[in-house]
Parts: sequence; C-alpha cells; structure tokens
Amino acid sequence: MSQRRKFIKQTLMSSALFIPGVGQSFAENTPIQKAGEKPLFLSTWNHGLPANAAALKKYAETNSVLDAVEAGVMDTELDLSNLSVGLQGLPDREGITTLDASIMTGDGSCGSVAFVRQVKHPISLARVVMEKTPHVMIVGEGARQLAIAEGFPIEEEKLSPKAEAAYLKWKETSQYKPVINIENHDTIGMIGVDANGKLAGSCTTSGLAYKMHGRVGDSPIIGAGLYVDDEVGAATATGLGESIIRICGSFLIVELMRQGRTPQEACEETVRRLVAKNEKNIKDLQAGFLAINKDGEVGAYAVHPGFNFAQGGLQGNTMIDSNSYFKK
Ligand code: SD4
Repeated sequence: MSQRRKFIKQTLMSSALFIPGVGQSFAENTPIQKAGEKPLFLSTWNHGLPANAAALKKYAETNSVLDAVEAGVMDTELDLSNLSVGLQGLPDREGITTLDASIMTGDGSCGSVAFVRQVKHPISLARVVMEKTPHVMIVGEGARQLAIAEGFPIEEEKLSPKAEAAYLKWKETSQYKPVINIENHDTIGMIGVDANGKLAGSCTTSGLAYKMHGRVGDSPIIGAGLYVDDEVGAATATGLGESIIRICGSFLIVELMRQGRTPQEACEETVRRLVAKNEKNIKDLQAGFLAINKDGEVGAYAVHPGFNFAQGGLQGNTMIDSNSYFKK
C-alpha cells in the first residue's frame, strides 16, 4: 500500500465521519487527524507540500507557529512555477502584477497588505503591518512605502517569462472573465496549530489573473481568506475571492466551529452558504476551504472537485484530495 493510501486509511479509521443531515455534500473520505496530534500544518494545493516542509523546519528551529506559517508561504512566494503567488504571478489586465497577503495569530493579532507592487514577500510585509503599526491593513503605494521604510528590497517591475507569455496570449482576446478554474487556482493559504494548541495562519496571492487594476480578493481580507482564533481554530480559503468575501468564508467556518461543528462540518456548511449566495456563476467558480481546530482536527471542502491540500505534522507531509459539493 502506498504511503498516501496508508495514511488516509489510518486517519479514516480514527475518525468519526457521519454527520446526520448533511446529505449529498457529505465528505466520506476527507481524513481528520486524531485530536492531540500536533503540531500540524495545512496548506492549499500542491505547493502546500514544500510550504509545509518549510513551516515544519521553521517550527522545529523557533517553536513559533507564527514564524512557521510565514516561512512556509515565503517558499511559495519564490516558486517560479507558480503563477498565482508572488511577483512571478499573472498580472492584472494592464499587465501589472499586484499582490495581496494576510497573516494572523489566535490572540486576534493580524496584518495584511493588498494591491502591492514590487515586493517579493508580501507575507512579511503583512507581518510588519501586524507587529509594527497600529493598523491591520495597508494597501497600494502606502504598502510599498512601508516596505521601503522597513528595508524590503524593491524589485524591478517586470513580468516573469511565463507570466508575460500568458499575458500576451490573453491580450489576443482580452476576454475579461473572472473565472477561477483548473488553470488559475494556486493561492496559498496555510493554517497551523502548535503543540500547545496555539494557532496562526497566512495567505498570499497575486490574485485573480487579468483582474481589473486595483481589484482586491479575499486573501488579504481578515475573515474572508483567513481567520484564526485560539479559543476555537483557524480557517483559510482559496478560489474566486468575490464569492468568499461575500460570505466572510473563513470567519464563518471559525464561528461554526465555535458553535460546536467539527472543522469538516464547518467547511461543508460554509460551502453550502457560498453556493447559495453565488448561484449566478456557481458552475464557473471554484472555491475551497481548509479548517483546523485547536485540538488538531482537520476539515476541507470545495465547491467543485479538484481541490487538494497538504497536511504536514507528526504523521508526515501528505497531499489529500478534498471532497466537494458538486461531484464529477
Ligand atoms: C483571489 N482567492 O484573489 C484569490 C485567488 C485564489 O487560488 O485563491 N486563487 O480571489
């Protein structure tokens, strides 16, 4: 049996999975790590695997879940193969790459930046907003100025070769269709819990490809793309930001967990809410959520099939396919 299958089987055996009344959207095979198995990190999509590895390494060095979730997604911000995170990401419709990021810890501390240009590590700039300013969110030129003041290198404004090729192709039709689908869904959201049940999360993206200049998605909006509360748990999101902002997706998951839902139940209920509030374009939009509670239990759910995530902790670092509301 492959390591992955073995892992899934083990975690399934240790999970109570039946949720009465949930109906067809119930996830039969999303594993839930046994309570107490901490630290644990969850990250969206395939690049979550190296990101989790970077987070676990940092955690081992510093014992800080905040340092870990920052270091984890910094790895993705530098990943040249990823066209949805970092300065190599696909640009907006004017051909300019603008970045969004947020970071949060379970005591309510949070910081975010949006519509930032020329900064390689927006997640670290979000952390500066959290730790060194009295504010939560700084955007655009103000964020760039903060980066300069804090000694961040300012990069040349130049598309990566892959992004440039894709942009030139897109310009042939310039079709403005805000669709998150198979080709365009690589934001990284990471949530982690430490050995003592303290939580932190991070989220970073270049946002929707060919967006209108100035468009901001869910990733830097606290409560939409990310929410963390040490009393309960944490959640993060990926997908079409407009659909996620509309329902305060990550906040909703944490609040549902506060009311007693498991992370899995909370993710499923939140996706149902998203589907109900986005009926018009639901066939074309993808959104996926990850949740973790302070005991280290896990949930994941998406609108359509195809969402996956990496789970890294004591049992290793493994890719897992999420279940979804709509089936294949
Ligand atoms: C956004 N949520 O800006 C981001 C995009 C994304 O995977 O998640 N892509 O809407």
